Amino acid sequence: MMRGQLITFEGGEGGGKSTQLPLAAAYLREQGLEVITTREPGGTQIGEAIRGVLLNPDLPPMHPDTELLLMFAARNEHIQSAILPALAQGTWVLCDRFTDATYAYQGFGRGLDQARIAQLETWVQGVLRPDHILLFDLTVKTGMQRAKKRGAMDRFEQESYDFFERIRVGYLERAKTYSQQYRIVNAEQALEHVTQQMIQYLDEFIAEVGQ
Ligand code: Z5A
Repeated sequence: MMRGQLITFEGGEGGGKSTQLPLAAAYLREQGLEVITTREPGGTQIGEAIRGVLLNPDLPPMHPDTELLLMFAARNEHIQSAILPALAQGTWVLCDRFTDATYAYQGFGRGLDQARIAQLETWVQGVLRPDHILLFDLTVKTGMQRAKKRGAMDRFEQESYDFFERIRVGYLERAKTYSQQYRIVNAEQALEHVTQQMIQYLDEFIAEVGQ
């Protein structure tokens, strides 16, 4: 049986990943593929409990290394109990954020050493990497305006403009370095245009597997 594909949805605040991900899943199912959708941090009962700690704005500030380790603890559970079994069955896995978010947020945002993140990535993931990364890119200004409209803000959403600017720069830098995996979606556009661009990329991914 052919292994499924791991497609991750990445980007800063308010880029529309969470809005677009179910549309991507529906489109791929229409093409006859088995698909599951999931998210990080989270995706399992244990991962969701860790997410609760990571996003809780009422807890005292957390050491950046603690934040990093919790992200990878949740990820380990997710990979072992959900992602790898699904991929092995030929199911496509659409994941709202994955390790590129760790490089962007904990690396570029919090200033943690990229090499340390890479060590954890190898330890927890072995050779597993996303087959494709969709980066929903937009200006920090637009993204923050959209996120604010949603009301109550979590621990990350309360960060400064500069924090999110570093994250955007980080993602774009990684998109250049890993241009084989990354596809940039212009998330500044109206919703339906964002969906159209995303679907063009999904068609490319399907075609690649068929080759
Ligand atoms: N995090 C981390 O630090 N390290 C890691 O390793 C991982 C995560 C995995 C939780 O992520 C936090 O964890 C995240 C990074 C950190 N914190 N932040 N910030 P999350 O995925 O649960 O939450 P999020 O990243 O904050 O998602 P988001 O703000 O919800 O963004 P989004 O998914 O890209 O946007 P959305 O919810 O689809 O849309 C936001 C609003 O904009 C909504 O009202 C939409 O209707 C609207 N929208 C969307 N697209 C458009 C367009 N095109 N036009 C107009 N309005 C739009």
